[in-house]
Amino acid sequence: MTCVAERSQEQAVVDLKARAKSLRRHVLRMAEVVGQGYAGQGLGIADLLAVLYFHEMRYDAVRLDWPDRDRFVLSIGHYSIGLYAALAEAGVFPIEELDTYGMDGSRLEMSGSEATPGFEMTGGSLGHGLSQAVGMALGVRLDGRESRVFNLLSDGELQEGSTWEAAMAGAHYRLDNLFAFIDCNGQQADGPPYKIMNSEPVQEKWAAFGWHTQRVDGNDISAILSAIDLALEVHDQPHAIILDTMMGRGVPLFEQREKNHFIRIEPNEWHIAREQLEVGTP
Ligand SMILES: Cc1ncc(C[n+]2csc(CCOP(=O)(O)OP(=O)(O)O)c2C)c(N)n1
Repeated sequence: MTCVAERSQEQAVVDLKARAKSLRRHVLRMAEVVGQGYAGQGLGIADLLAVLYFHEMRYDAVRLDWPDRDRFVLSIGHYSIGLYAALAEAGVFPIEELDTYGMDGSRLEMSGSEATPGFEMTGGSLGHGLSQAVGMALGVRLDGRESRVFNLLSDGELQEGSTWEAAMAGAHYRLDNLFAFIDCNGQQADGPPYKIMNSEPVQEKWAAFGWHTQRVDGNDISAILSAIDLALEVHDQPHAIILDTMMGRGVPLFEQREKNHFIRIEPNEWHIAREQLEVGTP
């Protein structure tokens, strides 16, 4: 027999899986309309974004500057495609606007910026997000607010020295309202990080910098929820949640590509991707 709390948790997972799939549909459509884009990243991170935007984060889609909001800080501007999908579903801007992704004059640039409603920072220049997140986490604490700050980084971004200065500061100031999610998809622009500049062992590095750390399957919604719940119990330390994800998750055509940092396929191939997403997991 399952108790009410378990059932409601199970229902939350079911709902969030449906939400993640919906985000993936938007990601594919955005890339298909413009013919290219960072679809692999958007598909890979959809589970985290579903959990944050439709379960964990406190924000007001109408009053985006609500001072007590939780902040989502996207260091990795090229992952914006996923955030656009989440923000549109959250009602921050119309779903139809997603069809302008990456086009001249659009607010939805391929590498996202503060010009887009719901973006806390311009993130294309890698390595600056965690510093800003540390500043925000310190700022809201000094203001006496309950807000949390969630920063999404990538494994390639760990090669930026400024990330580690910020990591040191986060631990020094004991920012337990700061959460760094590190998307370890095993790829960067020119190949796998271990061949370019090895960022492993990622978890041990964050722990050495004084962070509370966990490493989970970033495409498993239950695992993400549990990791956040556990982190919320830990005080006086910032939290690093390392996510092992698969680029292109849900679309085998993309999952199996050797290099999918930037996806450009033939116009007649997009329907294959769409069909695969509908029949595939999750
Ligand atoms: C400071 C800086 N250096 C280089 C780049 C160019 N660049 C854009 S994305 C990227 C790859 C970063 O690695 P990662 O985010 O892990 O790649 P992905 O998982 O998206 O393939 C690079 C080097 C940049 N945007 N900013």
